[in-house]
Amino acid sequence: MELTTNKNVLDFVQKYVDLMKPDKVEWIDGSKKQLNELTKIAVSTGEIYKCNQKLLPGCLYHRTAVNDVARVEGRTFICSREQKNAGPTNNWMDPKEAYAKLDAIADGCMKGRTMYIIPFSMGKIGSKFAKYGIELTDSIYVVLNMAIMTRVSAKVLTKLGDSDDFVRGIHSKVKLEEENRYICQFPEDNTIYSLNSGYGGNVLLGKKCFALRIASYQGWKEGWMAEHMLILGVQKPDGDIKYITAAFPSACGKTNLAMLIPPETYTKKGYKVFTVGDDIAWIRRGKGGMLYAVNPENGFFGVAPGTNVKSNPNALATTRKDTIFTNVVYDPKKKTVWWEGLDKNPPKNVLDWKGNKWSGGMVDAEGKIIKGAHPNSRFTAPAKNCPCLSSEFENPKGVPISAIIFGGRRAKAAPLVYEARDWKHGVFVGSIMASETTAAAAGAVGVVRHDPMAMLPFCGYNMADYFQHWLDMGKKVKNKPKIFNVNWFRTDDEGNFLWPGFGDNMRVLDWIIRRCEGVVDAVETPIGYMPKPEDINLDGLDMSVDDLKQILDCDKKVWSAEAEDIENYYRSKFGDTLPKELYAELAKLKKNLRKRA
Ligand code: SAT
Ligand code: MN
Repeated sequence: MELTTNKNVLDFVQKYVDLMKPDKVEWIDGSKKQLNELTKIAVSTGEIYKCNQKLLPGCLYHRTAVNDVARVEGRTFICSREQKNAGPTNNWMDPKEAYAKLDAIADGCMKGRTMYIIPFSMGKIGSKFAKYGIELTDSIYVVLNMAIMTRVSAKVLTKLGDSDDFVRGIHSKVKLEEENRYICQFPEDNTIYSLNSGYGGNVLLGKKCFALRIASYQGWKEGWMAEHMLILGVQKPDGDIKYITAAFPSACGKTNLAMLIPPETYTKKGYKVFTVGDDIAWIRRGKGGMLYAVNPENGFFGVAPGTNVKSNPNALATTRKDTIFTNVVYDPKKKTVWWEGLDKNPPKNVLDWKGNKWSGGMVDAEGKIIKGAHPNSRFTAPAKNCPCLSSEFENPKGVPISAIIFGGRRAKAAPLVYEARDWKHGVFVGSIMASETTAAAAGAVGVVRHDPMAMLPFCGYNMADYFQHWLDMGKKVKNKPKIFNVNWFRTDDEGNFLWPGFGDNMRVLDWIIRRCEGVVDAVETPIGYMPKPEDINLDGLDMSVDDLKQILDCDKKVWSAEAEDIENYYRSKFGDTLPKELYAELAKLKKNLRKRA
């Protein structure tokens, strides 16, 4: 039964029913009953497996097609009317051409299938931050994931009323053909069109496609920001909570940082960390001349491998019920799941992420270990399961931000932490972010690439305009957050990590908070303010101040080369379109390096 009389919604649905020709159409109201019925159908067709309901109540297991395991950046397009509005970092397709191409692929693609119509909200329904969407899909897996990751409810349609202000999401698996896979965003039409994939980031259209690509464009037009950032709160012993947002590229530990458990030296004193979000922050100006952030999502789509009781006990606890596991190891007898790094006892005689027989310790012809879980295998878990979820998670006004952190995966160059001198310099620091690529996107892993603000794959408009938008926001906000850069991933010459990371990152957050409060000094270096090594609390850590000095350095040679590389990147990618302020910051960096050489 139709859940609305909104003509804009009905016309949109009808247009794609006519094109895709599903046998059946079903409106999703998000009720438990409906989701259970859909689960039953998906289990009966083998699309989904039910996990052991005693050990993992409400949990499900799914494998994607082998050729469909990550976001496909090469096949992701920003279809703005003018090419210059997609900018030099996005693939662009003319919207007319894109609609024609995708319509041809989608013609009749749902014959023999059901089209599900999912009304969903990004952000708390009815709140000022919230934005609504309707996703059409032929995948029950997508329906079930969207019901965890977003707020799926008939209430969305009630709130929407007769309005046209909703994002149109169109998805079909079609035939899962790689050569016909397209993830197209049409920012001026509030539309996303995704064909031939069944993998998370390509098909859960509320996530990267809407909450980042479309929303970043909306934010630019409407004076707010959509960022690839986690949001966390650090409660100090006096009860005051400081909120921090942090941008890292995919699979660089955002979920781990967001759910961090502080080391004993902090818990003893009463410090606590609360999670508001692990991937996306929508940021607006608010009371007291500050920036406020909400997490528009309702769940976590986290990387499974490496998640364990030690690395992230909160994430693991979050996944023990009502969670969907994708592309991990499945034990068909016990109906349990496993992934590399979960524990030291990989199961025997089970199925790997491709559905092949697999046993822990299996090696290939060259003697290399065959992994059971795909490196980008994921859990989709409800936020409300998270033991450290912030009480502010649903606060419609968001949380006030004291600090913004940028961070990448860099074996060399970037120190453990440094602070930008001011907002403008902070925007520069974000714009020069670079990181080694991970398995979260299809392509080579471990190659250093520029990834400004961790938004390279997610900025829905011209990145030069995006930089300008950041600069402009700074001009409008009186009590701006301080901006920092961190790097947990420095290695020695043998490739060993020099910083323990995980919970111990609290020691860096502590310094950051004290800087925000103005209660600790810093050393001025050519790249910004750095901690005095003795100001990082090393209590309980097997690390000396001398060890720490190794990762709190600013090597002039390395940074001079870095400055050259930034100059090349700026000039070759953006040329004259880059805001002048950023060229000025680069000139300042070069001058600082010369001065202190
Ligand atoms: O696949 S997603 O884009 O949803 C996750 C990620 O790559 O960050
Ligand atoms: Mn992400």
